[in-house]
Amino acid sequence: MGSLDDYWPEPVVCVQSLSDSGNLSIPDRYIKPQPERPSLSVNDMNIPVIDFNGLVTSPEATMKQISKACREWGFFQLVNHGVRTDLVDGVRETWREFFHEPMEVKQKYANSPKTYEGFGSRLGTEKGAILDWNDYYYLHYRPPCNTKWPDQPPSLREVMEEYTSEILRLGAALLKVFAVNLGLKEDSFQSAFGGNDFGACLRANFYPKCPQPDLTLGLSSHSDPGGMAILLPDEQVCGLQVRKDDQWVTIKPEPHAIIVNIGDQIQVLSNAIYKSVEHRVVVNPNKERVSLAYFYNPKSDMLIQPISELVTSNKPALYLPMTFEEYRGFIRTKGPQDVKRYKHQITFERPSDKNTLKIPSETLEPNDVKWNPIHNLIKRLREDIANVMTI
Ligand SMILES: O=C(O)CCC(=O)C(=O)O
Repeated sequence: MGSLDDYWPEPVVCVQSLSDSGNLSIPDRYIKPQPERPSLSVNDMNIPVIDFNGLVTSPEATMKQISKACREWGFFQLVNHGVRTDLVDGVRETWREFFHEPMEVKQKYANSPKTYEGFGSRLGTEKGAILDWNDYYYLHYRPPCNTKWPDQPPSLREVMEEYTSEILRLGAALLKVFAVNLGLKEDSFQSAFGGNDFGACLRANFYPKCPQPDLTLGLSSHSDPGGMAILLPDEQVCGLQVRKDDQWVTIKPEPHAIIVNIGDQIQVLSNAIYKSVEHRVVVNPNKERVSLAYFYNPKSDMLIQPISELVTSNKPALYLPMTFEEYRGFIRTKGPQDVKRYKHQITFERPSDKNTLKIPSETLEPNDVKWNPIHNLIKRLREDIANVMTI
């Protein structure tokens, strides 16, 4: 696998500064190829909305709703999730303030592709890549580390610490629900994530106003590499779209809702019963947008593979064991577009000898039920790993 670099391949341009320049056209390197450009979503579908308090008032029905959402959508909105509404509003606005700080303040935290931690404006290190219309701040939180907190605005750290403990509480509860819904012991996912050593990191996303939103994307189509994402959307500005069959569905956030989506590692652990679904962000000519994506992840060196109870002779293991670190390294090098680029080469392989990594051979049609970007990603990863290992 390519090593993670200390430096970006080209000078990084802050998207906010492009937006502030008043130019009516965007630079070429933000213009997506025609098939990737956003289309208006003409359907009035929405992802399932689940009242989390229903786990107390009508547990069976609520568990079923969550199970259906994880299997059919890979996405749902939670209302009555127990995180205080003033806290969710406050944390979003605090990050908005950060993104409006002068450039010299933000540049103090400029990130590198090695860890991504800090302020950045590009994902992936491929020279000449088409970029997304997005600035972000990436923050590592767990396992305990020297978190790179911005010192402006001064309240940011305090409000984030409180928000984080609420989100991690919610994440732990959801993992139990996911496990029980699959007939597993309630701590199955948490143990597979490394128990108390699980990982957590945040990407605060800032999508500045864009003069040509029909030509670009705020975030290219991708599935999340980690365990699960717990996303605080911008209730005032829609932008997140989820792929459902052949359509893009624009999420209409409920007031104070938190959006949950299954990531690639839970898809692997559940042997593809739960789906890690492609999503993307479209931008807006008149309004900026802020979102906070918390990623609840396995510990980096945990070997992730389908949980044994979910592997049967009728449904053999669909994935080879791989550590989360190996998997994430690939995404960090290639950027989110890569998932999409390789989607027509889908591999489906079973583990044979755990010390053997095989070059994938089988290709499925894109409309096969097993079609999913994660299969491509694993194929590409295996090819990269095969280059550096004796197989
Ligand atoms: O901004 C959003 O609504 C989605 C963000 C997202 O998908 C991500 O940060 O991975």
